[in-house]
This record gives sequence, C-alpha cells and structure tokens, in this order.
Amino acid sequence: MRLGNLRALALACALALSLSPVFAASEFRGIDTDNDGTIDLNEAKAAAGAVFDKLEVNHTGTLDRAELRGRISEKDWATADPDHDGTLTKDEYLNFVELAFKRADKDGEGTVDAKEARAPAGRALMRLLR
Ligand SMILES: [Ca+2]
Ligand SMILES: [Ca+2]
Ligand SMILES: [Ca+2]
Repeated sequence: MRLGNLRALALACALALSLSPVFAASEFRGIDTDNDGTIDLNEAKAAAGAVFDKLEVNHTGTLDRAELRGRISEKDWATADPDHDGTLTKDEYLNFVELAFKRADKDGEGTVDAKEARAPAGRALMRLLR
C-alpha cells in the first residue's frame, strides 16, 4: 500500500472515531434507555417488541415476510421461523433478536456498543430494533 493510501486510511479512521459519539447518540436513541452508551439484551428486546407491535397493524399476532421486508435476510428466515409457517410470532421475533444480539456482541460481554453496532452483525441487529 502506498503512503498516500495509508494516510487516507488513517484520516478516515480518525474521522470515524471523532464521529462515533454522534453516531452512538442517533443510532441508540430510544433503544439505550438507561443511557449508558451500550445496548443490553433487555433494551434490545424492549425495542424489538415495540417494533413488532408497530408493524403488526392487522392484529393477526404474526408478521409475514412482506411486513418484515428489509429487516431479516432470506438466509436468516429459516432460523427466525423454526416452525416454517412463513410468519413470525412475537416470541419467534424476540428469539431471533436474541440470536442477532449474540452475533453482534463480538466480545461476548453482554452489551452491544457503538463500535459493535457498526459491524455487519451489529447493523443486522439494529435493523430489527428500529
Ligand atoms: Ca444501555
Ligand atoms: Ca413461524
Ligand atoms: Ca460487546
């Protein structure tokens, strides 16, 4: 790698770091209810439960693929929907959120911080919470 590229990379990293508090504030708003700068599993499930209720407008008790479009990848549907009926109950949704949370919590300390939330697994989790 050329020196110029390295310098650009260092600059990009510095910029990302300087932006991270802003990112955390906007990304976590309404989810990090105790304002400690991280999302724990209870906060994730509370946010996910609210999302489920908001999306579940026709009161069938379940969400189908169309209602969850953009939130769960095709690949993950089989995992999220263990009874393979093509819809998710709230329990199935929250179980999947728990799995997504564990994937996102790379260091396994039980919370998802702003850095973890920016990683691919973290972004997948955040999609379930908003
Ligand atoms: Ca928190
Ligand atoms: Ca199901
Ligand atoms: Ca963590």
